[in-house]
Amino acid sequence: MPFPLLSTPPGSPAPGPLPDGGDAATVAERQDQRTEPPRLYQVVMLNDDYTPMEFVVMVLQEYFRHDLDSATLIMLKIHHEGRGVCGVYTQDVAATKVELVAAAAQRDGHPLQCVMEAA
Ligand code: TYC
Repeated sequence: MPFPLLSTPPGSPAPGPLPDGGDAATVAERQDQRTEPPRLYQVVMLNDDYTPMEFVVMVLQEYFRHDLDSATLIMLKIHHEGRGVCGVYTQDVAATKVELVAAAAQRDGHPLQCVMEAA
């Protein structure tokens, strides 16, 4: 938190009388203490013709913490509609998940891909 309103900033001299009879006390400007909420990104998984459905369901469970029913529904939505949202995260977390999915897919030889989009 910045220094509170109506006090001297840290490191400044203590308020007191000046030679001219003035006072050295300063009034800090009001600081906007509101912090913007972090921007959120959705991780979107893309359909392809080769990745096995079971692998997609496993990825949705392991990397996005969906249970089996939810993972299966999302996988089928992607299969039928071309894309689907796996989850919504802050920028760093979303980027990490995209990389982890790419690495897992590459390890198993599948073309599965995720992208991140501002939510
Ligand atoms: N279309 C794939 C198949 O028929 C399954 C699949 C679903 C692939 C979702 C990718 O993100 C995906 N084997």
